Amino acid sequence: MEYNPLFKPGHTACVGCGQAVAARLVIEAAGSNTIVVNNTGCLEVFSTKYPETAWGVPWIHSLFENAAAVASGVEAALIYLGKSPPNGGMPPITPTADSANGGKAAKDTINVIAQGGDGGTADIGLQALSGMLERGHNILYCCYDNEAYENTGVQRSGLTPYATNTTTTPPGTKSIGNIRPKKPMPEIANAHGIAYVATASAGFPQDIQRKVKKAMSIKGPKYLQIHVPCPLGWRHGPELTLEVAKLAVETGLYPLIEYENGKLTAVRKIQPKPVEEYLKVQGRFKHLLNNPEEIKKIQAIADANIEKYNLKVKPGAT
Ligand SMILES: Cc1ncc(C[n+]2csc(CCOP(=O)(O)OP(=O)(O)O)c2C)c(N)n1
Ligand SMILES: [Mg+2]
Repeated sequence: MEYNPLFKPGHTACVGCGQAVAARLVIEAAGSNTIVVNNTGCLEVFSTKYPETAWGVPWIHSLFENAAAVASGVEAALIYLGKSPPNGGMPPITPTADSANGGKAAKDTINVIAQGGDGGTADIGLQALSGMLERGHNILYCCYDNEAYENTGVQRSGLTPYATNTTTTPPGTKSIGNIRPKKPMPEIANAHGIAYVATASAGFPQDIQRKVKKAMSIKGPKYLQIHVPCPLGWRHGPELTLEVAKLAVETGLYPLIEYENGKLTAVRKIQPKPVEEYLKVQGRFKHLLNNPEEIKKIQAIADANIEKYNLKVKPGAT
């Protein structure tokens, strides 16, 4: 049988890249009937080195800030062609989507995925993303959250966690690293009143695919944020990528949650591990290891998540 994956090997991601793992899982779950709009960042760079591409589906590169805007245009064109259900959020175009499709519901629909890194999503692309969510486009937006601008040399983004060592937040005698907390992007997306918002992790591959399939079954805008370790920027061994991702979830620092129509409907329960287990395997947190005060603050962030999302397994439960 011909081997024809939708995300092909031979790309130039670093060894152990969590984003490469997650991107492959996402497109496999979405299927071949999908158009991908990818903004600037590591994923775009390592998967489409001219004249080659790793993508086995139609794929378009947008600018750093506008994957959601370009995807909105792709979706509008698909509605016009009768390849996507009219989205109900946008005013009809002329000729209307219904008339272009003979007044019938769209058949043979094509999925649209917009995707980018945390910087492209939570910082520079937030305006375009907010517009996409608010206008009701039938698009899954995937944010691959490696918690920094990795492609340009590990600069801090709005999704960089508290106390992280990045090249723009170096720790020293007067600094413990990044002084700001992580931007609550799932809650920001959820505040748009959309049907589906979820977080996922490279450490839980089946869970990523389940969430993508679920998102694809729901009409309207969907937001999925996937935690993807970056061995280069996080400074851990490439063989530890999935382990590090799992520890983020198991400590409560990266809760896996699902919102449906504004309500928290599911969480991955954990038997919380101390945050130190997650911090100590990464060079980006090395400066904290002899600093119990700072570790306490990070434990408090995990504890607040555990409380807020009710993450803790009940005693006796398995
Ligand atoms: C308008 C604009 N500003 C800056 C850049 C330079 N740039 C390219 S990729 C990138 C970082 C991407 O970070 P992120 O979105 O987190 O993706 P990652 O590379 O970490 O996967 C930057 C700053 C650009 N291409 N366009
Ligand atoms: Mg990034």
